[in-house]
Amino acid sequence: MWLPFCFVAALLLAVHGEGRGERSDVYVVYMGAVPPRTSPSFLQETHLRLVGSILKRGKVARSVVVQQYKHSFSGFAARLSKDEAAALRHKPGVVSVFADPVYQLHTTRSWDFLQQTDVKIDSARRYSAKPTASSAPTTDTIIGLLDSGIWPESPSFEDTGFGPVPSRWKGVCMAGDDFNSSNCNKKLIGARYYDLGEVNSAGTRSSSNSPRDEAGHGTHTSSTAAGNAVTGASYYGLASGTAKGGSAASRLAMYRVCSDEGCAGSAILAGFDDAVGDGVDVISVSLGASPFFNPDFSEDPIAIGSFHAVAKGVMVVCSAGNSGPDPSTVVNAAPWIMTVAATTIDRDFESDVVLGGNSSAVKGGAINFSNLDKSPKYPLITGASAKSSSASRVESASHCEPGTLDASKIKGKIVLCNHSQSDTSKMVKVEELQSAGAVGSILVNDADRSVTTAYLDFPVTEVTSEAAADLYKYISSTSEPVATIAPSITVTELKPAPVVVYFSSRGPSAQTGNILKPDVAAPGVNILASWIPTSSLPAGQKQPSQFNLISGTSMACPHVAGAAATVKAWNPTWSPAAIRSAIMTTATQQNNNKAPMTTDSGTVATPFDYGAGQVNPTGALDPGLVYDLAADDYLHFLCNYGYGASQIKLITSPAAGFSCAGNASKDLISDLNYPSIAVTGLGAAASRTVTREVTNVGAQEDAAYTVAVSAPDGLDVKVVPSKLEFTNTVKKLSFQVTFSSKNAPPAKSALTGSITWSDGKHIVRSPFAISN
Ligand SMILES: *[C@@H]1O[C@H](CO)[C@@H](O)[C@H](O)[C@H]1NC(C)=O
Ligand SMILES: *[C@@H]1O[C@H](CO)[C@@H](O)[C@H](O)[C@H]1NC(C)=O
Ligand SMILES: *[C@@H]1O[C@H](CO)[C@@H](O)[C@H](O)[C@H]1NC(C)=O
Ligand SMILES: *[C@@H]1O[C@H](CO)[C@@H](O)[C@H](O)[C@H]1NC(C)=O
Ligand SMILES: CC(=O)N[C@H]1CO[C@H](CO)[C@@H](O)[C@@H]1O
Repeated sequence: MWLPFCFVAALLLAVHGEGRGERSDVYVVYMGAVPPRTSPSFLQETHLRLVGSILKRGKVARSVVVQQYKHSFSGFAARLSKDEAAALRHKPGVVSVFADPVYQLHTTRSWDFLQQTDVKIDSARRYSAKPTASSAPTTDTIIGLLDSGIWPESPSFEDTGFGPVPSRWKGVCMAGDDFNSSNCNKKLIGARYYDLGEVNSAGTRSSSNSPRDEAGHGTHTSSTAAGNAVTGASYYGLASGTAKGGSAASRLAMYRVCSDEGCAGSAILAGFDDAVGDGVDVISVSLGASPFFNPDFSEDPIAIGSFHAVAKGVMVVCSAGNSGPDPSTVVNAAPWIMTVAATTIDRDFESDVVLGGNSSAVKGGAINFSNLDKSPKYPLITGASAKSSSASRVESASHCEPGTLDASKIKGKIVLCNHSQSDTSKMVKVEELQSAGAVGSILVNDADRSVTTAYLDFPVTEVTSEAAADLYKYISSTSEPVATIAPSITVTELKPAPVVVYFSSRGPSAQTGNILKPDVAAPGVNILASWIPTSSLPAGQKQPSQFNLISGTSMACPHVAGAAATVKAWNPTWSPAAIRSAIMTTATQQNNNKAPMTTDSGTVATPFDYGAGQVNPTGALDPGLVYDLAADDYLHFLCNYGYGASQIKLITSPAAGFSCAGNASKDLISDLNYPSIAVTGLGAAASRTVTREVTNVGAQEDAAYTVAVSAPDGLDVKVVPSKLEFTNTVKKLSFQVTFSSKNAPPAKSALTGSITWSDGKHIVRSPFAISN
């Protein structure tokens, strides 16, 4: 349904250049951590010498290298033939060599979406975390985004009230087309762009030669992460209110690694490397690979870049992807990444159908910019009744499939189309109706109704099949049915909200089921945030909107990046793992009906839908306990995952004497000190014990926590000890959790529940998922 697969596959093939023999493509050569006491310039020379040693005669190393990585890890990207790339694979110091992949931005790009000349809609409503006005954090935090660039003139990025740029900042404001150093300020403190190689579908070089955003996505995510509060924000009057980033006090730096055609892996790596070198605190990444691509960690630019960022204390937050609701579609799922799913907010855009006769209204939803009369005077017809004589099936006509309707029957009318289980996109149907002279359309659509579609200049609304029953009933009750489509209005305090939206990618992770992913959920549906003024205007509008409403896990990710930056500002010494733990263990699982959160198909959400739950930025500032992790813990994860010690030594420079434990195994991945627990391979009448360690970070040194377990039927869960007593000398305590099954967990699903520590003041909750 969402465009991606064939499109992404085509792009991947284009860059992989499979079967094209000597054609030079860009390859990434990854060489692990920067060796101790090595200067960037020395490293660059080393890279050039290495390339030079394998190049065919007549080629010059300097002219084939397109990127060099030298701050947080070593490596380069270069234009090479297949044979040259193969030769590099065997050189000392090389961890991996892989064709430069193309990743996609994580907005919901359906065919509908791409066929429009205009892009879409996302916001940061009611999303700030300031515990008290009087106690301001003392530290500045800097959020770096790897994205499509930024529109620096947006009011979200003004620097009124900001102090001098932090002295530790080493970044730059790169000049490019329509962008120079004057475009950075004390809010937007850095901007870079990269050669995007052949990322566009035509296979030609992209025109990215500026940090300026030409897609809108990067401007949107930046303002969601850290935009200033801007009053009077709206999308042509819809969703009006104050738009404000998750951490409005943070500074921003943009690393443009994408055009609206995609994001080059070689550029993503350069963005990570520079962001760490420049001194950002949090990196927000709203893009990823297709779930079908599933690269190994050592060949995934996001896994590599984030591994070294986290090793240097920089938190990395990524979107989970928009390939849901199928299981195992989550991407960006390495255990050092914070992976974010998307939920709805309590807002919708309602556009009702008013019927003739008694003028009753049927609830619908969409955004339109049409100009229909408010009285129901337009003839209403079903697709089935407008079937053309040449169309063979009534069924196709009732779905308004292209080529099945008789233009003379629909001219001047509102056409009711069944859009259930339809392969043809909404936009294709709507365009055909419009060009045939219809005055409007009503689509019956239960599947993806939660994401509002902007139909712009044609009056269209979408109704559920339940609401549609009234429409069909009315049409059959009268000889001359008439209706009109009412203007879109913003509806708030919608219930239930939040719900996990259908497109949000689901766990378990394809790489390892023994780490629970995604980690947490945040708002990602119909989000209002800053936009570029250069996208095309909706019909009838004379001014570009400074804001736009768009959807995707792309929009959820910067909400969490903003929350993470706020936690960091209040707790500057915390590791990325501690910050993630604070956000996860304080997440909420209830909706605004005080009932368990659900997915938009109505089922109760599981940890594979939303991880620990919906982010609660205020709660995350005072978590009580954290599950911390150090760089070595991730190395032991890699040992358990199957990497050998020699491979790990290439990737990083572990402490002297590091070796993988002799008992390394996939099962032991479950022992990584993660704030959630996942166990796979638990059979009938079996048990498994995992270990965790918590650190008291609460204000009270003397604190006693007791555990509460919420276990599903069929699973016995024991926590030992069940009480943890911290003192001024005892800051860290371990405990064990034993899961015992009566029967094996059901195939293709998991037994889920939670364990919660509390001292009466803090609630420290960890979800678990136990599967066969
Ligand atoms: C940047 O560009 C603007 C507009 O073209 C110009 O007014 C300004 O002088 C430039 N600043 C620098 C530092 O070049
Ligand atoms: C709409 O189409 C679906 C799928 O073809 C079908 O199951 C359903 O009965 C149709 N609804 C109506 C009202 O015809
Ligand atoms: C108005 O008409 C609709 C559709 O025919 C019907 O379902 C509804 O009950 C009517 N309402 C009133 C108040 O008559
Ligand atoms: C695995 O080995 C390490 C040390 O090599 C030991 O500390 C640990 O307890 C062992 N774990 C298990 C589950 O046997
Ligand atoms: C948001 C928006 O422009 N909505 C329009 C939808 O269509 C009606 C007319 O039917 C307009 O009045 C609304 O302004």
